Amino acid sequence: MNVEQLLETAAAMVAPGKGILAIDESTGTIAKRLASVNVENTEDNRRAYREMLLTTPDIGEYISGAILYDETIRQNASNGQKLVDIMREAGVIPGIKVDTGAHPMAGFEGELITEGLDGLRARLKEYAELGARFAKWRAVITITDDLPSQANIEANCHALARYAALCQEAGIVPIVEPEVLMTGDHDIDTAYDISELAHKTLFKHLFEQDVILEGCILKPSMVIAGDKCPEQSGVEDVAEATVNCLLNSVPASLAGIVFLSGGQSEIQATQNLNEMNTLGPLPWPLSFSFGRALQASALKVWGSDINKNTSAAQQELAHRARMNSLATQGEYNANQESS
Ligand code: 5MM
Repeated sequence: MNVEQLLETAAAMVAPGKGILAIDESTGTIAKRLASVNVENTEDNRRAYREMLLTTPDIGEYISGAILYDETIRQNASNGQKLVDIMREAGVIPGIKVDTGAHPMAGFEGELITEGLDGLRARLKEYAELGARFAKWRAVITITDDLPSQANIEANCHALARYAALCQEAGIVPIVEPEVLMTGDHDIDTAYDISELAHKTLFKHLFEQDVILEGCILKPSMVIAGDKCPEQSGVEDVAEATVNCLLNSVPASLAGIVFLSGGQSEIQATQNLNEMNTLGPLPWPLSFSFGRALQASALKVWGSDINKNTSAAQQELAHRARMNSLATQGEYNANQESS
Protein backbone atom coordinates (compact mmCIF):
# COMPACT_ATOMS: atom_id res chain seq x y z
CA MET A 1 0.00 0.00 0.00
CA ASN A 2 1.35 3.45 -0.96
CA VAL A 3 0.20 5.53 2.01
CA GLU A 4 1.74 8.74 0.70
CA GLN A 5 -0.27 8.45 -2.53
CA LEU A 6 -3.48 7.72 -0.59
CA LEU A 7 -3.04 10.81 1.56
CA GLU A 8 -2.19 12.93 -1.47
CA THR A 9 -5.34 11.81 -3.33
CA ALA A 10 -7.56 12.31 -0.26
CA ALA A 11 -6.18 15.82 0.29
CA ALA A 12 -6.73 16.70 -3.39
CA MET A 13 -10.36 15.48 -3.19
CA VAL A 14 -11.12 18.00 -0.45
CA ALA A 15 -8.78 20.79 -1.58
CA PRO A 16 -10.01 24.26 -0.55
CA GLY A 17 -13.00 25.39 -2.61
CA LYS A 18 -13.46 22.04 -4.33
CA GLY A 19 -15.96 19.20 -4.08
CA ILE A 20 -17.06 16.06 -5.86
CA LEU A 21 -19.56 15.50 -8.65
CA ALA A 22 -21.53 12.27 -8.09
CA ILE A 23 -22.58 10.89 -11.50
CA ASP A 24 -22.46 7.22 -10.55
CA GLU A 25 -26.17 6.51 -10.98
CA SER A 26 -26.74 2.83 -11.68
CA THR A 27 -28.63 2.05 -14.89
CA GLY A 28 -32.00 1.93 -13.07
CA THR A 29 -31.45 5.29 -11.36
CA ILE A 30 -30.19 7.10 -14.47
CA ALA A 31 -33.23 5.70 -16.29
CA LYS A 32 -35.46 7.65 -13.89
CA ARG A 33 -33.38 10.82 -14.25
CA LEU A 34 -33.48 10.65 -18.07
CA ALA A 35 -37.19 9.78 -18.06
CA SER A 36 -37.85 12.95 -16.03
CA VAL A 37 -36.68 14.98 -19.06
CA ASN A 38 -38.15 12.60 -21.67
CA VAL A 39 -34.80 11.27 -22.88
CA GLU A 40 -34.54 7.60 -23.81
CA ASN A 41 -32.28 5.51 -21.53
CA THR A 42 -29.81 4.24 -24.14
CA GLU A 43 -26.10 3.70 -23.63
CA ASP A 44 -25.36 6.49 -26.09
CA ASN A 45 -27.63 8.98 -24.32
CA ARG A 46 -26.08 8.08 -20.94
CA ARG A 47 -22.64 8.65 -22.47
CA ALA A 48 -23.69 11.90 -24.14
CA TYR A 49 -25.18 13.24 -20.89
CA ARG A 50 -22.14 12.40 -18.81
CA GLU A 51 -19.76 13.63 -21.52
CA MET A 52 -21.63 16.95 -21.48
CA LEU A 53 -21.11 17.21 -17.70
CA LEU A 54 -17.45 16.17 -17.74
CA THR A 55 -16.49 18.52 -20.60
CA THR A 56 -17.89 21.60 -18.84
CA PRO A 57 -15.29 24.35 -19.39
CA ASP A 58 -13.09 24.98 -16.33
CA ILE A 59 -14.91 22.30 -14.33
CA GLY A 60 -11.67 21.49 -12.50
CA GLU A 61 -11.72 24.89 -10.85
CA TYR A 62 -14.54 23.81 -8.51
CA ILE A 63 -14.76 20.03 -8.92
CA SER A 64 -11.90 17.91 -7.57
CA GLY A 65 -13.23 14.54 -8.68
CA ALA A 66 -16.21 12.77 -10.20
CA ILE A 67 -17.67 9.40 -9.19
CA LEU A 68 -18.34 7.26 -12.25
CA TYR A 69 -20.41 4.14 -12.82
CA ASP A 70 -18.78 0.97 -14.23
CA GLU A 71 -20.14 1.71 -17.71
CA THR A 72 -18.80 5.29 -17.75
CA ILE A 73 -15.23 4.54 -16.71
CA ARG A 74 -14.93 2.33 -19.82
CA GLN A 75 -16.50 4.81 -22.27
CA ASN A 76 -14.97 7.09 -24.87
CA ALA A 77 -16.24 10.58 -25.65
CA SER A 78 -17.67 11.40 -29.09
CA ASN A 79 -14.16 12.44 -30.24
CA GLY A 80 -12.83 8.98 -29.37
CA GLN A 81 -10.90 10.13 -26.29
CA LYS A 82 -11.39 8.16 -23.08
CA LEU A 83 -13.66 10.01 -20.65
CA VAL A 84 -11.14 9.39 -17.85
CA ASP A 85 -8.41 11.08 -19.93
CA ILE A 86 -10.67 14.09 -20.52
CA MET A 87 -11.22 14.26 -16.76
CA ARG A 88 -7.54 14.07 -15.96
CA GLU A 89 -6.77 16.86 -18.45
CA ALA A 90 -9.42 18.99 -16.74
CA GLY A 91 -7.88 18.32 -13.31
CA VAL A 92 -10.80 16.12 -12.21
CA ILE A 93 -9.82 12.91 -10.41
CA PRO A 94 -11.66 9.80 -11.66
CA GLY A 95 -13.57 7.87 -8.98
CA ILE A 96 -15.75 4.77 -9.21
CA LYS A 97 -18.81 3.35 -7.48
CA VAL A 98 -17.91 -0.20 -6.46
CA ASP A 99 -20.91 -1.38 -4.46
CA THR A 100 -23.39 -3.46 -6.39
CA GLY A 101 -26.44 -1.90 -4.83
CA ALA A 102 -28.60 -1.97 -1.72
CA HIS A 103 -30.79 -5.09 -1.44
CA PRO A 104 -33.42 -6.28 1.07
CA MET A 105 -31.72 -7.58 4.21
CA ALA A 106 -32.79 -11.12 5.07
CA GLY A 107 -34.83 -11.24 8.30
CA PHE A 108 -35.12 -7.44 8.54
CA GLU A 109 -38.18 -6.31 6.63
CA GLY A 110 -37.95 -2.77 5.27
CA GLU A 111 -34.16 -2.57 5.60
CA LEU A 112 -31.43 -2.67 2.97
CA ILE A 113 -27.93 -4.12 3.02
CA THR A 114 -25.37 -3.07 0.44
CA GLU A 115 -23.66 -5.85 -1.53
CA GLY A 116 -20.47 -6.05 -3.57
CA LEU A 117 -17.64 -7.45 -1.41
CA ASP A 118 -17.28 -10.73 -3.33
CA GLY A 119 -14.55 -10.31 -5.93
CA LEU A 120 -13.95 -6.71 -4.89
CA ARG A 121 -10.14 -7.04 -4.65
CA ALA A 122 -9.94 -8.02 -8.35
CA ARG A 123 -12.43 -5.34 -9.41
CA LEU A 124 -10.46 -2.65 -7.55
CA LYS A 125 -7.27 -3.73 -9.29
CA GLU A 126 -8.98 -3.36 -12.66
CA TYR A 127 -10.53 0.00 -11.75
CA ALA A 128 -7.11 1.29 -10.64
CA GLU A 129 -5.72 0.22 -14.04
CA LEU A 130 -8.61 2.05 -15.73
CA GLY A 131 -7.62 5.24 -13.87
CA ALA A 132 -9.73 5.33 -10.70
CA ARG A 133 -8.00 6.90 -7.71
CA PHE A 134 -10.93 6.84 -5.33
CA ALA A 135 -14.06 4.75 -4.85
CA LYS A 136 -17.48 4.99 -3.27
CA TRP A 137 -19.73 2.54 -1.38
CA ARG A 138 -23.20 3.63 -0.27
CA ALA A 139 -25.07 2.05 2.63
CA VAL A 140 -28.72 2.98 3.11
CA ILE A 141 -30.20 3.46 6.57
CA THR A 142 -33.96 3.78 6.75
CA ILE A 143 -35.81 5.60 9.54
CA THR A 144 -39.37 4.62 10.55
CA ASP A 145 -41.06 4.32 13.97
CA ASP A 146 -39.31 0.92 14.41
CA LEU A 147 -36.21 1.25 12.22
CA PRO A 148 -33.27 1.13 11.85
CA SER A 149 -32.36 -2.06 13.67
CA GLN A 150 -28.97 -2.35 15.35
CA ALA A 151 -28.34 -5.41 13.14
CA ASN A 152 -28.80 -3.36 9.98
CA ILE A 153 -26.44 -0.60 11.09
CA GLU A 154 -23.80 -3.13 12.20
CA ALA A 155 -23.98 -5.17 8.99
CA ASN A 156 -23.80 -2.10 6.74
CA CYS A 157 -20.92 -0.54 8.69
CA HIS A 158 -18.99 -3.82 8.74
CA ALA A 159 -19.30 -4.03 4.94
CA LEU A 160 -18.26 -0.37 4.56
CA ALA A 161 -15.12 -1.01 6.63
CA ARG A 162 -14.17 -4.15 4.71
CA TYR A 163 -14.64 -2.26 1.44
CA ALA A 164 -12.50 0.63 2.76
CA ALA A 165 -9.67 -1.70 3.76
CA LEU A 166 -9.67 -3.35 0.32
CA CYS A 167 -9.61 0.06 -1.38
CA GLN A 168 -6.60 1.24 0.60
CA GLU A 169 -4.77 -2.01 -0.14
CA ALA A 170 -5.28 -1.19 -3.85
CA GLY A 171 -4.07 2.42 -3.41
CA ILE A 172 -7.60 3.78 -3.85
CA VAL A 173 -9.12 6.30 -1.42
CA PRO A 174 -12.45 5.00 -0.05
CA ILE A 175 -15.45 7.29 0.29
CA VAL A 176 -17.64 5.69 2.95
CA GLU A 177 -21.29 6.72 2.57
CA PRO A 178 -23.71 5.78 5.34
CA GLU A 179 -26.80 7.49 3.90
CA VAL A 180 -29.45 8.14 6.54
CA LEU A 181 -32.48 8.60 4.30
CA MET A 182 -34.28 11.94 4.44
CA THR A 183 -37.59 10.32 3.47
CA GLY A 184 -40.12 9.82 6.27
CA ASP A 185 -41.95 11.74 8.98
CA HIS A 186 -39.13 11.67 11.54
CA ASP A 187 -38.01 14.91 13.18
CA ILE A 188 -34.51 16.42 13.19
CA ASP A 189 -33.69 15.04 16.66
CA THR A 190 -34.34 11.51 15.40
CA ALA A 191 -32.16 12.15 12.36
CA TYR A 192 -29.44 13.36 14.73
CA ASP A 193 -29.63 10.26 16.96
CA ILE A 194 -29.58 7.80 14.05
CA SER A 195 -26.77 9.66 12.25
CA GLU A 196 -24.66 9.74 15.42
CA LEU A 197 -25.21 6.02 16.00
CA ALA A 198 -24.37 5.21 12.37
CA HIS A 199 -21.15 7.26 12.45
CA LYS A 200 -20.01 5.85 15.79
CA THR A 201 -20.67 2.31 14.58
CA LEU A 202 -18.90 3.01 11.28
CA PHE A 203 -15.76 4.41 12.91
CA LYS A 204 -15.64 1.45 15.34
CA HIS A 205 -15.60 -0.89 12.32
CA LEU A 206 -13.09 1.26 10.40
CA PHE A 207 -10.80 1.09 13.45
CA GLU A 208 -11.21 -2.69 13.73
CA GLN A 209 -10.41 -3.14 10.02
CA ASP A 210 -7.29 -0.96 10.37
CA VAL A 211 -8.44 1.68 7.90
CA ILE A 212 -6.18 4.76 7.71
CA LEU A 213 -8.53 7.64 8.45
CA GLU A 214 -6.19 10.22 6.91
CA GLY A 215 -6.72 8.39 3.60
CA CYS A 216 -10.49 8.03 3.87
CA ILE A 217 -13.44 10.38 3.19
CA LEU A 218 -16.89 10.31 4.84
CA LYS A 219 -19.97 11.04 2.71
CA PRO A 220 -22.82 11.56 5.19
CA SER A 221 -26.35 12.90 4.98
CA MET A 222 -27.03 16.28 6.49
CA VAL A 223 -28.98 16.04 9.75
CA ILE A 224 -32.44 17.18 8.73
CA ALA A 225 -36.09 16.35 9.44
CA GLY A 226 -37.71 13.78 7.14
CA ASP A 227 -39.50 15.12 4.06
CA LYS A 228 -42.92 14.30 5.58
CA CYS A 229 -42.23 15.72 9.04
CA PRO A 230 -44.72 18.52 9.85
CA GLU A 231 -41.88 20.62 11.24
CA GLN A 232 -39.32 21.15 8.47
CA SER A 233 -35.76 22.15 9.43
CA GLY A 234 -34.38 25.62 8.82
CA VAL A 235 -30.85 26.32 7.57
CA GLU A 236 -29.46 27.18 11.00
CA ASP A 237 -31.04 24.07 12.59
CA VAL A 238 -29.55 21.78 9.94
CA ALA A 239 -26.10 23.36 10.18
CA GLU A 240 -25.97 23.26 13.97
CA ALA A 241 -27.33 19.72 14.26
CA THR A 242 -25.08 18.37 11.51
CA VAL A 243 -21.89 19.97 12.81
CA ASN A 244 -22.63 18.90 16.41
CA CYS A 245 -23.39 15.37 15.27
CA LEU A 246 -20.11 15.18 13.34
CA LEU A 247 -18.08 16.66 16.21
CA ASN A 248 -19.56 13.98 18.48
CA SER A 249 -18.96 11.04 16.20
CA VAL A 250 -16.15 11.59 13.67
CA PRO A 251 -12.42 11.44 14.55
CA ALA A 252 -10.42 14.58 13.78
CA SER A 253 -7.85 12.61 11.75
CA LEU A 254 -10.32 11.85 8.95
CA ALA A 255 -9.22 13.46 5.65
CA GLY A 256 -12.52 15.16 4.95
CA ILE A 257 -16.31 15.12 4.81
CA VAL A 258 -18.32 15.52 1.60
CA PHE A 259 -22.10 15.60 1.92
CA LEU A 260 -24.71 13.94 -0.24
CA SER A 261 -27.77 16.07 -1.03
CA GLY A 262 -30.38 13.35 -0.51
CA GLY A 263 -33.30 14.96 -2.32
CA GLN A 264 -32.84 18.54 -1.10
CA SER A 265 -33.24 21.27 -3.71
CA GLU A 266 -30.05 22.62 -5.25
CA ILE A 267 -30.26 25.89 -3.32
CA GLN A 268 -31.24 24.28 0.00
CA ALA A 269 -28.22 21.95 -0.15
CA THR A 270 -25.90 24.88 -0.95
CA GLN A 271 -27.34 27.05 1.83
CA ASN A 272 -27.00 24.29 4.42
CA LEU A 273 -23.41 23.54 3.42
CA ASN A 274 -22.53 27.22 3.54
CA GLU A 275 -24.04 27.70 7.00
CA MET A 276 -22.03 24.76 8.36
CA ASN A 277 -18.86 26.35 7.06
CA THR A 278 -19.56 29.53 9.03
CA LEU A 279 -19.43 27.51 12.27
CA GLY A 280 -15.70 26.73 12.20
CA PRO A 281 -12.97 26.18 12.86
CA LEU A 282 -13.68 22.47 12.35
CA PRO A 283 -11.24 19.53 12.35
CA TRP A 284 -11.98 18.53 8.73
CA PRO A 285 -12.87 20.22 5.43
CA LEU A 286 -16.67 20.15 4.88
CA SER A 287 -17.47 19.93 1.19
CA PHE A 288 -19.95 18.34 -1.23
CA SER A 289 -20.40 15.17 -3.23
CA PHE A 290 -23.81 16.01 -4.61
CA GLY A 291 -25.63 14.08 -7.30
CA ARG A 292 -29.06 15.64 -7.76
CA ALA A 293 -28.13 19.01 -6.19
CA LEU A 294 -25.41 19.55 -8.81
CA GLN A 295 -27.18 18.02 -11.79
CA ALA A 296 -30.87 18.97 -11.54
CA SER A 297 -30.77 22.25 -13.51
CA ALA A 298 -28.18 21.00 -16.00
CA LEU A 299 -30.24 17.87 -16.69
CA LYS A 300 -33.39 19.91 -17.25
CA VAL A 301 -31.73 22.27 -19.73
CA TRP A 302 -29.86 19.48 -21.56
CA GLY A 303 -32.98 17.31 -21.73
CA SER A 304 -35.06 20.03 -23.35
CA ASP A 305 -32.88 19.65 -26.50
CA ILE A 306 -30.00 17.22 -26.23
CA ASN A 307 -28.57 18.22 -29.61
CA LYS A 308 -28.51 21.96 -29.02
CA ASN A 309 -28.27 22.65 -25.31
CA THR A 310 -24.85 21.33 -24.35
CA SER A 311 -23.33 24.71 -23.64
CA ALA A 312 -26.40 26.03 -21.77
CA ALA A 313 -26.51 22.88 -19.62
CA GLN A 314 -22.78 23.15 -18.89
CA GLN A 315 -23.32 26.72 -17.71
CA GLU A 316 -25.92 25.41 -15.23
CA LEU A 317 -23.48 22.82 -13.85
CA ALA A 318 -20.63 25.36 -13.69
CA HIS A 319 -22.88 27.77 -11.81
CA ARG A 320 -23.92 25.19 -9.20
CA ALA A 321 -20.33 24.02 -8.82
CA ARG A 322 -19.22 27.61 -8.22
CA MET A 323 -22.04 28.25 -5.71
CA ASN A 324 -21.09 25.12 -3.79
CA SER A 325 -17.42 26.05 -3.95
CA LEU A 326 -18.32 29.33 -2.24
CA ALA A 327 -20.35 27.33 0.31
CA THR A 328 -17.33 25.21 1.21
CA GLN A 329 -15.73 28.44 2.37
CA GLY A 330 -18.80 29.94 4.06
CA GLU A 331 -18.82 32.67 1.40
CA TYR A 332 -22.10 31.93 -0.39
CA ASN A 333 -25.16 34.14 -0.32
CA ALA A 334 -28.38 33.96 -2.31
CA ASN A 335 -27.55 37.15 -4.30
CA GLN A 336 -24.72 35.24 -6.00
CA GLU A 337 -27.30 32.94 -7.63
CA SER A 338 -28.04 35.61 -10.23
CA SER A 339 -24.39 36.51 -10.86
C1 5MM B 1 -25.62 9.65 -8.09
O1 5MM B 1 -26.37 8.69 -7.36
C2 5MM B 1 -25.62 7.74 -6.64
C3 5MM B 1 -25.91 6.34 -7.05
O2 5MM B 1 -27.22 5.97 -6.74
P1 5MM B 1 -27.76 4.47 -7.13
O3 5MM B 1 -26.75 3.46 -6.70
O4 5MM B 1 -29.03 4.40 -6.34
O5 5MM B 1 -28.01 4.45 -8.57
C4 5MM B 1 -25.78 7.99 -5.13
O6 5MM B 1 -25.09 7.07 -4.35
C5 5MM B 1 -25.25 9.35 -4.86
O7 5MM B 1 -23.85 9.35 -5.05
C6 5MM B 1 -25.52 9.84 -3.46
O8 5MM B 1 -26.74 9.42 -2.95
C7 5MM B 1 -25.49 11.35 -3.52
O9 5MM B 1 -26.45 11.79 -4.46
P2 5MM B 1 -27.52 12.89 -4.00
O10 5MM B 1 -28.45 13.02 -5.17
O11 5MM B 1 -28.17 12.36 -2.76
O12 5MM B 1 -26.69 14.13 -3.73
